[in-house]
Amino acid sequence: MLTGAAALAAGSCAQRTPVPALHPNVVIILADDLGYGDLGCYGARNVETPNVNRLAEQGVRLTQAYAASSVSTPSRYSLLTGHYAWRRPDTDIAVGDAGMIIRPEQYTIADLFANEGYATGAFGKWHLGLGEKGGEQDWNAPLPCGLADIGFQESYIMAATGDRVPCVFIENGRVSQYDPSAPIEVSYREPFDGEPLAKDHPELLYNLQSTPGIGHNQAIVNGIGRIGYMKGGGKALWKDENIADSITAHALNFIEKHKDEPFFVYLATNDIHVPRFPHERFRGRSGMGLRGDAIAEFDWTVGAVMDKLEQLGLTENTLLIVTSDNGPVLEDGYQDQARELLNGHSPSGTIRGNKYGVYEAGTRVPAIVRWPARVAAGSESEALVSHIDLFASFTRLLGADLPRGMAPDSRDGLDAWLGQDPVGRQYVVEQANNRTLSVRTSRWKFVEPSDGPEEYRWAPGSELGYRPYPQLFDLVEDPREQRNVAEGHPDTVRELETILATERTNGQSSDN
Ligand code: NG6
Ligand code: CA
Repeated sequence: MLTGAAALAAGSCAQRTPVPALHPNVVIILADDLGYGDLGCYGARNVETPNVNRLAEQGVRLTQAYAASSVSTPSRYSLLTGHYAWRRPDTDIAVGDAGMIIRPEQYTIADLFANEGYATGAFGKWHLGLGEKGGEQDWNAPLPCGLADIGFQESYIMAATGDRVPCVFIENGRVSQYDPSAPIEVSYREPFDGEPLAKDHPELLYNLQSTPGIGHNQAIVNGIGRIGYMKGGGKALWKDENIADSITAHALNFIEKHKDEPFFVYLATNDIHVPRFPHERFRGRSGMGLRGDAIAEFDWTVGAVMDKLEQLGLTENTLLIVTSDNGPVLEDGYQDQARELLNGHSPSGTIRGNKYGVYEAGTRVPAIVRWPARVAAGSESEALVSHIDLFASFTRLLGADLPRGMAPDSRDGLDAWLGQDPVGRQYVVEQANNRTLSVRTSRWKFVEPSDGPEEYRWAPGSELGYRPYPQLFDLVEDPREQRNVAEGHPDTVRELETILATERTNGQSSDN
């Protein structure tokens, strides 16, 4: 098979244009906490990911692709708005009853597609708030402010994360399968009378035990402790083992329903976030316990989307991206033996770091792009790309215009995302959980000084990398970020500090 430039030179693009090439369907499958080394095609051991591997064989595998942050809410906010989350104070990891973080007046990536005549749908983990105001939603009625206000015509989502209440799906702005016999109450402030809490009743945690003494010990749903308090829900409560099936089924229905018009799908899986509790049919698939089996379940979702596209004859003109919101973590609040069962597997691959932290694996994520009409099959690219640029890249793809001041941080990187520009960005800005910013160029990675703990108690063994002094790594000589060479390279430190300072100042005029 021809790869890269060879395939393009062979003129494959020119020969196949029966489809409107500038209006492909676009599907983003965004994994949760899937590490740089967690897929077979990125070197994973002990878990097979045949579907994602096949996708890579049919598209481009990017090896230097970045999420905007090493945690979910800011990462997703940035991807969907093209606005760096750190420009706003209210974009850190959201509680389950946060109000809508993306405001209706913001122009989102979904608005872009909708304005271009696409059908737009969001499925899976949301974690960007719902309703007008945090803590005051009435979960028993249609929510007054939701995804329909920011461009998603259809949605079937988890309000926040698997480990946060409310543990129900929200379908087009209201609780799916609502059970009137069990009205829903949610609080992140105080427990409800008569509702047993995980911290007092470990015997009720029949599916997973929380790590003692941390946040996942409040409401109990489906035999699993959660963050936050909740009452009611009845038949609407999800069963963790069915979440992947449920999300995937809704996404596939949407694709089927809109097969005759262009569509944009944002499919954000619950896998492989905690609580990891994959369906029985994936149990034992990885030999790494629940975390590995959740990777197998993620791979199944990807395969199901690929099969659906194929069955509908849509493979050729669908741009399908598989990537992750942030890097990997092992234990993250539940006793699922993620570390003990690794058996030689490295979730971060050959690079350093993890979710939450400043090092590379916090934000450098797997990213595979398949679009047979345009992207060379089986290619690889080292171009520097960031999720922040998907917005402007799609804008160019569609030949659309961005309203003034919208997606202010997004730059057109379409050619790099499609594997046709081998260089990509000059630098990428990365945000850690405590808002420390880093910047990396083709050679250097600079981490600004910050205060913070060595590790979080609930994620033992993960490295945060917060230091009160500047850190500089030469990624060419030292790809694993082992030697801080800041002292020996004051000019480089200054140059990279200036990039961050300029980025910060730029934002002051374009904040939205
Ligand atoms: C942390 C949670 C962690 C996880 C994370 C969000 C505690 C003690 N820890 O606050 O378990 O839920 O938030 O993960 O509550 S993320 O991938 O959605 O960013
Ligand atoms: Ca995440």
